[in-house]
Formats: sequence, C-alpha cells, structure tokens
Amino acid sequence: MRVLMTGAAGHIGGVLRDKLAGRYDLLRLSDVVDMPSTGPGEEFVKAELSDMADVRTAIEGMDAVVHLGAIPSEDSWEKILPANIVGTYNVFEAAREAGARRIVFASSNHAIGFYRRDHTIDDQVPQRPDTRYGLSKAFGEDIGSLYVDKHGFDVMAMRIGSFQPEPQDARQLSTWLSYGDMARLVTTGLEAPSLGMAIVYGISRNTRSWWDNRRAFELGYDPQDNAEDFADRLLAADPPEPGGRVAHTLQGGIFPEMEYGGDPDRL
Ligand code: 15L
Repeated sequence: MRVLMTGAAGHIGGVLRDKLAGRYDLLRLSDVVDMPSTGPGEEFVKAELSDMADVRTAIEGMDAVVHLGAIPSEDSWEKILPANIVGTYNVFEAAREAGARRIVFASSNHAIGFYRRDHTIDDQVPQRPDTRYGLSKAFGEDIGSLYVDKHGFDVMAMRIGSFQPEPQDARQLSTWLSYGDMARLVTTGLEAPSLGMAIVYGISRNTRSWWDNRRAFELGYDPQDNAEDFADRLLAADPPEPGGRVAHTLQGGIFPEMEYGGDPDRL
C-alpha cells in the first residue's frame, strides 16, 4: 500500500512517521513547509493544500491518504477556510480523481465540543462544533460521508482528543490519546477490510472517557494505554475541574468558552 500523509511535518506526523516506518510500500510525506530529511521508504512532496494542482501532484500514484494537514487549533475564518476546508475538499476530490479511495482523516473532539461532560456520546450523535476550527473538522466528516455514499470511499474520521506523550491535566484523564494508540488507530483505518463511513474517537482506553468508542473497537482498534495510570500524580498537581465554567462543563474545554463566556447551565 502506498500512503500519502498530509501535514507530515506536524506533531502527529512526526510520531506516525516513526511508528509506521517500514510498514507500507511507500509513505509519501507532504507539508506546506520543507522537511529536512526522509527515511527509507519515505519521500517528500511539498504541497499547499489549498492549491488543487499541488494536491493532485502529491496524491498521484497513492492508494490511501492519512489527512492531517490543517491549522490545528482555533483561528480566524480567513485562515481556517483555505487550510482546513478548501484543503480538505481538495484532498478528497484529488483522491477521487487518482483512485485513492481510502482516507483516514484527523477530525477532532472539537467537532462535538458543545456536549456536556456528564453526557456520554457515541459515533451517532449530531455534531456540535465548538469553534471555527471544530466546524472545519465537522466539514471534513461530512465530505467523508459524501464521498463514501457517492464514490464508494472508505473513510475513518478520528475525533482526536488530546494527543500528548502523557496526559497533561484533569481533562486529559478523559481525552488523552497516547502516541502508540494513535499509531494503532491509524493502522486500523488503513488496514481494516471495510470502513464505510467510520466516525471513531481518537482516545486511549481511558477509564474516564466521555466517548463510547465501540465503532473503533468493532473495526479492530485495541488501545493499550489508559490515562488513569497517571491519575494520582496528575490530580495531586491539578485537582478535578470544579464546574461552574463552560470550560469545565463541556467536553471541548476552553474551546466552547472562547467568544462565548455564558452560563454553562444553559447548555
Ligand atoms: C485539538 O483538536 C487540538 O489540535 C489540540 O491542540 C488540543 O486542543 C486538543 O484538541 C484538545 O482538545 O485537547
């Protein structure tokens, strides 16, 4: 299998390069910035995702795409629109043209960030984006659905929680995704016989998860890490969030609170 990874110079891309080394026939890396070196089985194609010609060149000859390239947090509409929305459209459309019908898409928990923490949600709930960034991730899930239905794609949209070497705060006891489990989830998306439109949660096997990840488990995802292993140390340093604030009540944390600042009990 020949795999294109967009956004390969980012945090997730760097970890996946390391974990996936040698697993596929070719790992083609793309990013808008130059990458200093490539390893065995890798090649680099520079691409600005909002430029369709660049994306066509990057995707030529590929069987599958791991689409990570995006602005990775909340930003202005002027930045989110070309990078995350036009860029994601271009990746799907160029993949259709090239016959690369499997896409593993880095969605985010911010596509559903307005759900309350006392509400466990699964892959079937309506999206509740919490920012322009979250809206762009909801768009990526929706274009995935369109290309599955209309063009027979297999798509996995990973609603990634908090991708860190270790959980950093009390919220991440629920949202943490370890480096190893990220690689396990991406390889599930690339290698499961059939996906259809699979929405999964990008989290480790966290005891305090707010997300019912049965769809990922059905596909074969077998996470090995659990944020609970860090709970004692973390909670001693960072006591449980008290509620009363939007950021402490809703799943998206600080994101739904941005430009809102209202009463969490209205939600
Ligand atoms: C994300 O989607 C962001 O890329 C990351 O920076 C974190 O904010 C993460 O979500 C999170 O919710 O912890």
